[in-house]
Amino acid sequence: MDRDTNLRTLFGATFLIGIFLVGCDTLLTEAPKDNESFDAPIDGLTNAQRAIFARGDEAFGEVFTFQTGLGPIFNQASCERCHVGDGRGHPSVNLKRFGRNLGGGQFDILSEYGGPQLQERSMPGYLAETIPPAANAISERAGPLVVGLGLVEAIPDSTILQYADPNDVDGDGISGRPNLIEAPDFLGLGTGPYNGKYLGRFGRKAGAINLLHQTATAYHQDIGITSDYIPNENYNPLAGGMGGDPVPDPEVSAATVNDVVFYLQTLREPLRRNADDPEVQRGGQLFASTGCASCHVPLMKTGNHPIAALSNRSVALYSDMLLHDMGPDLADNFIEGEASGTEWRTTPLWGLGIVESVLGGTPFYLHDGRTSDLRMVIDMHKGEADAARVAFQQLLLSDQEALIKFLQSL
Ligand code: HEC
Ligand code: HEC
Ligand SMILES: [Ca+2]
Ligand SMILES: [Ca+2]
Ligand SMILES: [Ca+2]
Repeated sequence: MDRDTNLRTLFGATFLIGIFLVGCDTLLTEAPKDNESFDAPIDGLTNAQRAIFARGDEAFGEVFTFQTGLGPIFNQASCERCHVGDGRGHPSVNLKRFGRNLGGGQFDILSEYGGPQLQERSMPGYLAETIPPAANAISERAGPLVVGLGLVEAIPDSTILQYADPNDVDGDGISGRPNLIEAPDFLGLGTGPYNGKYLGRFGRKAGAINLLHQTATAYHQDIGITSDYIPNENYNPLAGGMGGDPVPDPEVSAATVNDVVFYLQTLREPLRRNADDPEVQRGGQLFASTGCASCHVPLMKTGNHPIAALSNRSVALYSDMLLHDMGPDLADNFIEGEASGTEWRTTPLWGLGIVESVLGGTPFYLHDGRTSDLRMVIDMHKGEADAARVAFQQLLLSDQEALIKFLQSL
């Protein structure tokens, strides 16, 4: 792309997001209520911790430019652009991963073409990436909600692993399994407890071990920002010997990355609305009796944590944090760690009822934000979720409505 096209794309995207935000502002006649927004810190932080939260908040919103290190290749210019209002990304900013599924569990990330992540934008004068013809797996992903994740990180492995049933020993058709991930050196974790690996928790296929893993990688892959953790620029290999951007590496310090991690750790979880409504409560019982709660586990508990506010807390995330085969409709054919081309991590359902409030009025669900309709979401639950889908579809219409009302109260 030439410079002008690049700038047009950049400003085009900025303008688009601008519309969402403005649209949102004009719709709201008063400030959003406490339980209708995402960006508050968790209760119980010290003043010093609130100061780190504020620094991390600012870094999360920082819009990088070519003068401050953006690129040479990148997807978007800030974290916030794909996680609007700490909520989720609009499908217009989805990112794509690609590779070649060779069958039999073998996968080629096509690194010679810049795989697995497509950076479709670049600095002026540099070559952006395109998906090579050799790719037969393209995984399009929308940014998930980023609140409450400190609580998710603080759940002990053993709590999550107790829900795993890889061989479906209990015969309920549901065989959740963990994604086990080798720790990159920059995490300083060394060899992990599970065949040398660690439990993956973050990302649509649970490919990231912790929030530092996710954050340092996001700076590097999504924004083209080097850090003390990942100090070498990400190039398009097809661009040959082209140099980097004009900013010396690392472009952000470990301290900045750590502030963002702290911010993510201490962003408060979504609060429920209408939990006492009798129809919502009936919907909650149906959620359990149709089998949704077998994967969307309503409640877990954190263990001890260096941040006191995260210790020994209930976490109403509505997920088992495990991988499930969801059948053909949702398959992407993309293998990530031990996750197959049909497997996805159970999406936490907290915050589901306020998705639209951060996306300018229209909600977008599923890993690629492909639908705004919760019934469609359930329709596409196949594979291990087939029985739950059928059970939902066999409910009386009024019961289906109660269940959906329950989802919207989360
Ligand atoms: C181009 C859009 C984009 C940008 C920019 C971006 N993200 Fe994301 N983010 C995503 C997508 C898509 C995922 C899901 C990734 C996956 O499935 O592996 C994600 C996942 C996450 C998660 C895990 C959430 C969960 O529930 O597992 C966190 C935390 C996160 N991003 C933080 C950040 C931070 C911090 C930055 C800035 C340094 C950032 N993101 C920049 C799109 C983006
Ligand atoms: C076998 C495990 C399993 C069962 C059972 C299950 N789900 Fe899911 N659910 C998932 C997974 C995995 C995803 C992520 C799929 C994706 O994004 O492609 C998901 C996604 C969702 C989403 C989208 C969330 C979002 O933010 O995009 C909703 C809503 C949902 N499920 C509701 C339900 C309901 C209601 C039921 C019961 C009728 C149910 N699920 C049963 C595993 C399950
Ligand atoms: Ca850079
Ligand atoms: Ca790439
Ligand atoms: Ca640089």
